[in-house]
Amino acid sequence: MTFTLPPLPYRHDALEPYLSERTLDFHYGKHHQAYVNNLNNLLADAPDLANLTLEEIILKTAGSSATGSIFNNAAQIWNHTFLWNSMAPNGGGEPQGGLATKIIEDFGSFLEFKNQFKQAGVTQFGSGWAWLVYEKGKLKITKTGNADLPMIHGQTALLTCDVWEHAYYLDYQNRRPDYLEIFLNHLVNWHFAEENFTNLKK
Ligand code: MN3
Repeated sequence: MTFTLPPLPYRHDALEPYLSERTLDFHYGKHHQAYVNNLNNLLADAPDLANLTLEEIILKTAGSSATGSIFNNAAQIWNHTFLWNSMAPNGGGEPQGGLATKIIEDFGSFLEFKNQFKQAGVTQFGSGWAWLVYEKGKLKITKTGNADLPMIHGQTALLTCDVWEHAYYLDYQNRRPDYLEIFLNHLVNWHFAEENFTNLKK
């Protein structure tokens, strides 16, 4: 199977002034595209993986150094597609419905959720991701390094924020805490997270 770059769910300038068109041009148009190109090139030499879906490739290649490059590129395709949907123009605010109730149940308050999510992103050393995940009946905040992602840890991702420098450096330079604050206040797409929560097999 040949993979293609999934369409961005909004225009490259749709997240301004919080994330610039230039950031989206590079992050989506160059970085995400490169993961797609790399994976297609690597799969040309891996016929045993040729007919698998992206998720199947990720699960099958996880944890093996022999397939590390395939895993990294496949997981980064998945992570970035999930990231674009985790943000929206006019994002921010608070979740509604069952997810809102569950956040209060598992974190105590929405503010506590925000603090913990921001803290996870700020304290991820080097490149990686902050996540809201569902595992064994509970919501959790996690952080992962490089291309690592919840699905290989028995968790279901509900929401993510990319804390690789390429995600924010053009707009925020070294100010990762400011970027995470803006992400939570103005970019996060709660409708997407609510949909993921509703679709869980609880
Ligand atoms: Mn990225």
